[in-house]
Amino acid sequence: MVRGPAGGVARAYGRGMARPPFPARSRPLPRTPFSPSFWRSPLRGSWLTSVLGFVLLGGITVLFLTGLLSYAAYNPGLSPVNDKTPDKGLLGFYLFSWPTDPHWLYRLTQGVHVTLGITLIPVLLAKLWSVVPKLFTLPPARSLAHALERVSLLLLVGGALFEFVTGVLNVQLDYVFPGSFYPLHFYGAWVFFGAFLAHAALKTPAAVRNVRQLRAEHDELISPNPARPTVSRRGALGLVGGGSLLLLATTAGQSFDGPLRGTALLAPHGGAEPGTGPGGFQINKTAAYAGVHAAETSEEAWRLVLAGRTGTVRLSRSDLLRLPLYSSSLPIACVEGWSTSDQEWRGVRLRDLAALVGYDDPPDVLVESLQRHGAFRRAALRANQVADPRSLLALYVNGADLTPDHGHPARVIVPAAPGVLNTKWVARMTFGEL
Ligand code: HEM
Ligand SMILES: Nc1nc2c(c(=O)[nH]1)N[C@H]1C(S)=C(S)[C@@H](COP(=O)(O)O)O[C@H]1N2
Ligand SMILES: [Mo]
Repeated sequence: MVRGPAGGVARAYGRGMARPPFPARSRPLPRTPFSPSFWRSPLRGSWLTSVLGFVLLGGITVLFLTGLLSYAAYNPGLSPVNDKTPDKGLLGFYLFSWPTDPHWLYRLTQGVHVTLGITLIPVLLAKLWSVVPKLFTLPPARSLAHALERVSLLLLVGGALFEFVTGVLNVQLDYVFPGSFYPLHFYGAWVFFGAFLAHAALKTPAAVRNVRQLRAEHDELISPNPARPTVSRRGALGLVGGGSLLLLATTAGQSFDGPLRGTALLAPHGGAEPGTGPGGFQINKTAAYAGVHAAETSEEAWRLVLAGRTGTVRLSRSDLLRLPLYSSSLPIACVEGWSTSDQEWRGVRLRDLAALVGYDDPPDVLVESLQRHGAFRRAALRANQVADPRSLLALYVNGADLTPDHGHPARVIVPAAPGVLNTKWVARMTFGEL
């Protein structure tokens, strides 16, 4: 029978037996997480923690910045349509009018945000693993300063886990816009990043010394009771890096069309397989899912209602086809991180529609779908987006009529905007006074 040293001792001096006084050296080691000797991995140490810290320093900074951009891209200023976040207050200080150039802007920023976030998961988990003994140190607080530091660590660790979990759930399940995910992830990001900045400021000097190994400091992360190593520190880093690369390789394909998309095993697959042909690119919500029926979209039934300064105009699809038509090459780029390459859209310029109801200088617009339920049935666009000559109410894509799933009879397409602003099955556009 194999018995560990502690088991043997426990067995030898069981209940009811007199315990001889141990000399301090050979006293059995306490086996709770609160004791440093509980943590036996010989890999733990400041070097590993610091290397992982530097990867996170760069990665999480980019994650935070692209996240802030993603928020700005929704036109949250056009509340309450696009954004139900109550009172952004100070946190909205940086908001600006999201530009329409370059036309692939959101495709890039959100592709980086989601892909990088997923790729950093193994690094985050490894970093937490590397410092886990410290989370259990007793006493919980030695002084007021120490208590404050531990509270900030709670916000750091809790914030990190919260942001990663809500982010992944949002991508993989059904994201709720502009419902609960959105303010939670936004407010959570500020809490997490505040704690992150404080932690980075406190630890970076030591982390620099640790990776250079300039001097061997007393290293509290080194186990006082190390087990035999089964992998080297560099081997462990290789494992973490390999895990990250695997996630990267199975995610990044969602930013491309063709065979590359097939490699995106971890990407959400939307409502339907897009198939081939002119409409053969990623579909988010299908017409069936949105409850949009052919009877409502036929030439006889469907009318586009434009409302503005000079009143209301109703147009059938053939009325629209008699207006000047233009083409724009633009992608769909979803908040979930996936995007398509440029598709060839053809339709009426949004600014020409604004002119039909009295605006030579295009104002903001509220776009409403004939879809009756669901979070994406309406969205607001800013004046700069309406004014861009590439912004269309598209009637065709890639040389053919829009397919039902891509928004037939008409859908909005705007350069550089998040997909959620590209309303499908448009029924009404209200210009000005949002
Ligand atoms: C998601 C981000 C991060 C999380 C959740 C995190 C978490 C932690 C925790 C809980 C500790 C133990 C604190 C203690 O009681 O001393 C720690 C220690 C440390 N962290 Fe981080 N950290 C993060 C990012 C960073 C960054 C960006 C750096 C700097 C480059 C860094 C460098 C360090 C260092 C040097 C230590 C001390 C290791 C030692 O005791 O020798 N961490 N981290
Ligand atoms: N009416 C309506 N429009 C909508 C949506 C929707 O669910 N309903 N989804 C939006 C989202 S989140 C995206 S990413 C794009 C996707 O367009 P696609 O399905 O043509 O690729 O449509 C947008 N327009
Ligand atoms: Mo989307």
